[in-house]
Amino acid sequence: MSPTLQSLPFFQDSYELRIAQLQEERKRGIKVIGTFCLYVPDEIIFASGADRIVLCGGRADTIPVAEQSLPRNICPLIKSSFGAVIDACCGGSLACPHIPLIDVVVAEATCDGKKKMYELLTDYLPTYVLDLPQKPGSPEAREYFLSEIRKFARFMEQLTGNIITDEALRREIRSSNATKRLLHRLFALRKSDPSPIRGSEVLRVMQKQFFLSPDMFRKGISLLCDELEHVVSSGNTGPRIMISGCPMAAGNTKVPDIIEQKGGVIVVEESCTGTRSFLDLVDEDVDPWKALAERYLEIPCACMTPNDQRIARIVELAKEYNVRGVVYYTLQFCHAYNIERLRVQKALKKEGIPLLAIESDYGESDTEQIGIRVEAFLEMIA
Ligand code: BJ8
Repeated sequence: MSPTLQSLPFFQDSYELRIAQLQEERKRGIKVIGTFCLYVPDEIIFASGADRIVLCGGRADTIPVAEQSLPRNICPLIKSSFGAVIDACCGGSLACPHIPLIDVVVAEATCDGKKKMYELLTDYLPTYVLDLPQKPGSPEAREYFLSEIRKFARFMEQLTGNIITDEALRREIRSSNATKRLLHRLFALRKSDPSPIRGSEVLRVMQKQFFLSPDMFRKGISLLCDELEHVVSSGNTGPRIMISGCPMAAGNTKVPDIIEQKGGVIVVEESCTGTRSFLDLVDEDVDPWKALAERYLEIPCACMTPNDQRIARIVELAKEYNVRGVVYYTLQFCHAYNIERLRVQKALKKEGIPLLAIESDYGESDTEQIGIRVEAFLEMIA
């Protein structure tokens, strides 16, 4: 157990504060954008004078309402996100007060389930879709994505009535890089053995990354890092674990909670609620548009092919954080991450690092069974 960290309530109490901030911004005519994915460049949204919050759902209670329109056998993140929107737009009772504050959703063409869900979403909220090349490694892909982000910038200019200057974009790139550098600092602290903070605590913090304003989030991370630098942890001494795979959106902490209950110590997450969101900075010294296109196409998401850089990064992280094993987490019906697991497993095996694959949804019915498998895995690697 890590000691009770004084800076964590800042994040726990931030929801209401953020809602009040968004309400106040809307009164001043500031547009609020809802997003679902790391591929949508925040820098462009902020440079246009708009604000943004992430809408990815990790709650189980918004799924039944989504299943009235969507098939049951698709990814729970898609169903949960969609359910929250339709519940809020149809006057439901599930309490998602941030959704009515959204002016426009900016979606992205990643997995099939999301793309098709976005088509249905347009019945509830105005939705703009940013297209993505699927083979990001080529110069043609970069050119195409550059044209897509410029098109998106024009859309934001029309929406807000503000011109996005290169200067404004550079300012937002620096701001976003500052957030990323703070997260580098936080994650570097987790390399200590024993780790000064539990993985489930870091996950709950990271789930706020794209919900809070950048200033609020940075303030919280700075406080947390300052505190962790002085923490002497006597706990967190079990086998060091890396989680890799699908994002864990706010409301979903099931698997990390189980791992920790069974004595594992999560020290790093290779996911969009972990390192994928911040490891790479945007180059501040070149043309800001090209720098953005380059950086965003480097996001190692399993929706891209081939995705060699993700495999290499997982091995690198496993060594850097000195992990004993990797828990590979797939949301049910997420074929991209599920299939990519085999390549990850083979690469880790070469390094002698074992992998436990867990596929799960947002329900509780598999909690016990996952617990048994995690326990056996931890015993094996202890
Ligand atoms: S950059 S991981 S946030 S697409 S919704 S792909 S879990 S089946 S969320 Fe994602 Fe952007 Fe990639 Fe990250 Fe699978 Fe579910 Fe699709 Fe998902």
